[in-house]
Amino acid sequence: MKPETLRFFIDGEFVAASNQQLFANTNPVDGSLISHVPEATGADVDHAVQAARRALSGPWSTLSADERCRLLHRVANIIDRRFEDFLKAEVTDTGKPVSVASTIDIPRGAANFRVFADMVKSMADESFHTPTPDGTGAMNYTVRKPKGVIAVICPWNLPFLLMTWKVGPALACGNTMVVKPSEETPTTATLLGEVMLEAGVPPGVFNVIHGFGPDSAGEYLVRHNDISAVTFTGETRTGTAIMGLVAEGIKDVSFELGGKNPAIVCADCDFDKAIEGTQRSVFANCGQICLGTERVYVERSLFERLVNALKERAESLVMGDPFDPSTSLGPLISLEHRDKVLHYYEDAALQGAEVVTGGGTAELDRRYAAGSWVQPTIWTGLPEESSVNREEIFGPCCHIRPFDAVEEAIALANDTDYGLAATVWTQDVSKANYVATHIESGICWVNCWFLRDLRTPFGGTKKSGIGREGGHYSFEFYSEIQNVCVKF
Ligand code: NAD
Ligand code: 6OD
Repeated sequence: MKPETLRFFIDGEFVAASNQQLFANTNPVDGSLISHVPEATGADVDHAVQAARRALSGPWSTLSADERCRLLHRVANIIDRRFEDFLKAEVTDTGKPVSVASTIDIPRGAANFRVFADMVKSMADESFHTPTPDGTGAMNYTVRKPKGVIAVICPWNLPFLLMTWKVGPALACGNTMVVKPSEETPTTATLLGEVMLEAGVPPGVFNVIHGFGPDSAGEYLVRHNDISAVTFTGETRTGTAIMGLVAEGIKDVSFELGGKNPAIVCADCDFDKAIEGTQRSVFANCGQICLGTERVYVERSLFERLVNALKERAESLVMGDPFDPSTSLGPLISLEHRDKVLHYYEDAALQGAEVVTGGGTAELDRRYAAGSWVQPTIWTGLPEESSVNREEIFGPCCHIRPFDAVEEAIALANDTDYGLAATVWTQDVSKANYVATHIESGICWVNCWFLRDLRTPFGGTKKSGIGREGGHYSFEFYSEIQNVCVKF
């Protein structure tokens, strides 16, 4: 099939790059060309931002919250109807198994429109009666307004899900936006433009541009003077760069960044459940998930059993065609990312790790020779200060270390620059609560992993982010609160 050429979605229309510049979107499974993608110039970004700014005072601004929410439900319904299109696009762009994308990425993406539409309608504003010296008093009340034009900058690991987690609440609050999906995964954002058009979302409210980060579409967008706020999910060092770029304009930021997440497995856990959960948290999405586990701390008496069981699980993962429902492990997103992960695999060996399993590229069928495949990998025996235990790898791998006391496990878990997610496995409720509340992370799961209610807060402490997304926490970011004080 001839690769198609994607376009931007600006002001309700699909348009080409002003300078006709294109880059290649390739399939990580076998390196084949999926599509040609336009790279936005500064002028293209300005075109999109101006459309979004105009739309702020157009028909969109006159819709009631109810009408806006009906539109969001329509968007979700169209995504449901076009489920197969979204699924095919996401699996092709990322190489993730269809079993994952069909149960998490796409349905959760549609849910992001429904949940935030339903929640925004029940948001209550505050009012205060204030005494005054003359005895008459005053009434203060708060009014929520859209923040303005939001720059939405997205990563490649759960492209549709993480994009809609921003777009859903931003629209629910009445904002307009310019979305820049990752250069690695441009397709589902483009499809969402088609959905917005069909749903009747007014032109300019939702815009999509494509391109890279530095000196390209991402940077032009976040620097733009007419952007009101930036919501970004991606690497911590990109967060640092964006923070510098927006400082001059004093723009608000919401950052969901990297993680180096610990799992603490206590001797009194339900072993089968702990293994099942830890397997998922280490290897799901080929380890390319911000809340995945890269450090496992296990009580000493269980160490050998857990290492062996996780090894067995890793070796039973099925690599191959992501559209085959029996495939459980896809490739990494790109050859560049594969080289980064392999660099850690080499580092681990050089630093004296015991390689329990894996440790290199994965040899598959010749069809996949140009793909970005690596072996699921487990190490033991590395010091905490090794790069493998300090830095986010974002691959299908983990290091396992024994501990003797739960306080020691907590100290090890917290000895990191990051603070996104943690998991604890124990059947002792008091211990679970003790560990959970002493771990420095935005979320701590007890006897489960990635069980996420979209209404709850999600985000990181330390270098894992700024702010929280989910439920009304998203609305705090996507609305500007004004106080009105009326003297009686
Ligand atoms: P990335 O930071 O490389 O890129 C993310 C996006 O930022 C892309 O669209 C990219 O083009 C853009 N970008 C890069 N430099 C930019 C700049 N200077 N200005 C503006 N935009 C710029 O991240 P990635 O590799 O796509 O995603 C993987 C990373 O994302 C991992 O570190 C992972 O932990 C993190 N992540 C975090 C969460 C979370 O919720 N905390 C969720 C998913 C992924
Ligand atoms: O779906 C979610 O709730 C969520 N927080 C996903 C995050 C994935 C990070 O890679």
